[in-house]
Amino acid sequence: MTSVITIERHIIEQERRFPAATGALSNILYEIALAAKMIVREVNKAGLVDILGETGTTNVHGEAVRKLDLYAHDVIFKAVDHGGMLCCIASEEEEDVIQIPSQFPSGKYALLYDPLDGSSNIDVNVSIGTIFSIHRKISEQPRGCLEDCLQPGSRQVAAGYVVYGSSTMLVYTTGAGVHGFTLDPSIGEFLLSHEDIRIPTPPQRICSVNDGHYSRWSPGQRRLVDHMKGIDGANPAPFSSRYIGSLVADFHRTLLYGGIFMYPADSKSPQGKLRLLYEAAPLAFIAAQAGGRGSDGQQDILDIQPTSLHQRTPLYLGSREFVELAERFLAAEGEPEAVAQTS
Ligand code: P6P
Repeated sequence: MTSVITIERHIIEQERRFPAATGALSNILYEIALAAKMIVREVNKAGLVDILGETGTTNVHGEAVRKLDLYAHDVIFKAVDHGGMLCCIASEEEEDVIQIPSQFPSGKYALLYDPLDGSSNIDVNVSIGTIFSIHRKISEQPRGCLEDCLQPGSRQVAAGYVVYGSSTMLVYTTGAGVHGFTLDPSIGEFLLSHEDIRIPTPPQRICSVNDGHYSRWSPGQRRLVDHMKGIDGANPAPFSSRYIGSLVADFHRTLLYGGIFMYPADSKSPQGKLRLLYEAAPLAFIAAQAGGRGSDGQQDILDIQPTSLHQRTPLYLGSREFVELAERFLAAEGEPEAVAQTS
């Protein structure tokens, strides 16, 4: 019988590679895995109970909040708030940094998360996801603060996501490769199914972008997508187009097949739509650990120094050669041919 490696065992074995590890980071990852099992139970029956539809409230960004959003936010918070691992928490659903309740000890890590990304897809049974990012506490404050959250992605100690799809997968990195676990509902365990994920080379030529926004794009962005689609006549192998409209699902496919996911800046959203701290940075960390790259179109996502908790960023994620191609098109003022030969 092949050895069954649960996520708990894998986390312990990863921790043993760091002699100075105290187990706090491992505990956070355990708790997130537990929270994911509780969330998937509700996601999988969302069509059956009155947990669909909107709460009638909006989140800090004025977006209609689905009941599952709030449930996922609460489940994750309650899973991690008492263990003494965290100094503070930030969530897409909360305007400000959330303090650890005073009755619990403060710890040495900050957790930032998007509890249920893509929630607008819940009602139509499209895959959705949870995304998380973990930083070390750096402030002098006793119990953590905004400074502990506003760190560049290069300083993340761990990052991961859960994709609630045809199966439920948890994918994480602590900087020692990217590892994927598939939930076996019959035993309620996440089992190692994708060890040391690497974005394939050569990658599948998949372009993932909402080209319904074409009219709002910059000339460089338009030239890039025209090139990828073969419209400019300079690309001997036009890309396939795949766009689910759910970041975690589009990224997960890009991680396993290769290609590029893009959410560009445009005339309506000059900083793009996606969030730096708890969407772009964790996924860029995972992409980099898998041999790929995350960029805002000019620079590596991991190098951006955040200035606010919910700031947005243009986002290009996936196979390194395609993200670099995008950067060249966005920078180039010349003819597409000048950069097309490398694609
Ligand atoms: P658009 C879902 O609402 C989301 O936040 C991401 O999951 C997804 O990548 C993006 O927005 C889709 O946005 O403008 O293409 O509908």
